[in-house]
Amino acid sequence: MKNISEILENVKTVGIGGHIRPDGDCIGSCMALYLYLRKCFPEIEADVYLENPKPVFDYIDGMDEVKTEAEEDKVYDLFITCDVSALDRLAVARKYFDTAGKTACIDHHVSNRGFADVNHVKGDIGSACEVLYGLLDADKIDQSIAIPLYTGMAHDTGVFQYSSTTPETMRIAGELMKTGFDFSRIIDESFYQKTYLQNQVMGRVLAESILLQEGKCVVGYLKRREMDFYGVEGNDMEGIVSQLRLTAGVEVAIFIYELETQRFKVSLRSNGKVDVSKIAVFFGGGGHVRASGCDMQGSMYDVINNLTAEIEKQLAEE
Ligand SMILES: [Mn+2]
Repeated sequence: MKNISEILENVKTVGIGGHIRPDGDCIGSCMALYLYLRKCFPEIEADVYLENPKPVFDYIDGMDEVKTEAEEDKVYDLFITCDVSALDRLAVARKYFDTAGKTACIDHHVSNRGFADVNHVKGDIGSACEVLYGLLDADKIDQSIAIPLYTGMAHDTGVFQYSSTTPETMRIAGELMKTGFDFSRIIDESFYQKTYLQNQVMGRVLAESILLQEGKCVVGYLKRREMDFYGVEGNDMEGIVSQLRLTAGVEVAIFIYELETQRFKVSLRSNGKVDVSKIAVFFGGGGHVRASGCDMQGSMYDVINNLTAEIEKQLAEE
């Protein structure tokens, strides 16, 4: 596909959906596509489905129109997923995807095998927003559409810092910036800002983190009773694993928290030598070469041992 208009012929209704626990790139790509359709194809009736987007993204136009539940019985001519790596990751709108006349998938996950009729998947691009930008007419992108695109690009590149950031990424970000918006505020408030409590929890995890494999691997963890003590949930702990990754000498950072007794959510970050997407896929998860995640069962020590054994294998091959 070269342009989104290619799949819009004879289409009167479009549903758009993102993945479970939507992040900035997911919300940004879904909203940018929604706002673009609304502006450039006003004759098409479009709906956007997102699982409880966080209020920090309320600066994006149209957030008050997002549908968080698949209440109505509706059959769309076309259903488009954005930033969804596999069908079981699609949130809220699965029934609309299954019944739609035609489906399309716009994504950037290397693990995406192409689950829609039209699959536009670019595994080498840093964000779904950047992939989506390539499908839009640049001269039709106004500030309202540029803001969610910029948000997603900034979020999934760690504010234009990960290796997935290319000269083309920066060129596009520059084009978007020309529409004139407060980019430093967007980055601060949607990406870096934490509540006092979230900072306290990060401090605790860092203080108790352990170095393994001669300092090549750092592990941070939080048990259920500690999470309950602070009153935090999974989404309060974003950014912790990225901070752990910045430990000097470390190749892989692991952050683990307890979903329930003996069941853990695992986040992995690599500085490049280890492909953590392989490790996550091995344990039933997925993601990218330098950032991935999975759920694991057993004691905390089993989980850490199993993960570090896989890391060790890759470091030995290196
Ligand atoms: Mn993404």
